[in-house]
Amino acid sequence: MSDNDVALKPKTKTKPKLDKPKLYKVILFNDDFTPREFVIVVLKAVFRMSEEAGYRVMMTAHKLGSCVVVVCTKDIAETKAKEAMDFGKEAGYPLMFTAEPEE
Ligand code: TYC
Repeated sequence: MSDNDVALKPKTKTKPKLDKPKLYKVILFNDDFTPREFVIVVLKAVFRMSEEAGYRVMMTAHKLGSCVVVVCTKDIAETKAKEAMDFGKEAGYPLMFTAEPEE
């Protein structure tokens, strides 16, 4: 071995394997009372959606009964679902969001 050679040692340290955090879906549910435009306003304010994305999510919930809004960590999902429901409550609408673990 010359002075310039580098002795390559096999890596002995292994990174500890961290469990992936479980992901949660925020789900929007249809109701008969909340105005469509109000649902879009909430989706834009709480989930930072564009008008177009908000319209699509709102219409999907309107037609099918529910729609996944976002998938994220438990903390964020629960906070956003509550924030969005509070907007509805404040305005007197029964707007419903839940945070549910992904299978
Ligand atoms: N169904 C409501 C209406 O016709 C609109 C609406 C859409 C409400 C989606 C909630 O998650 C919802 N005014």
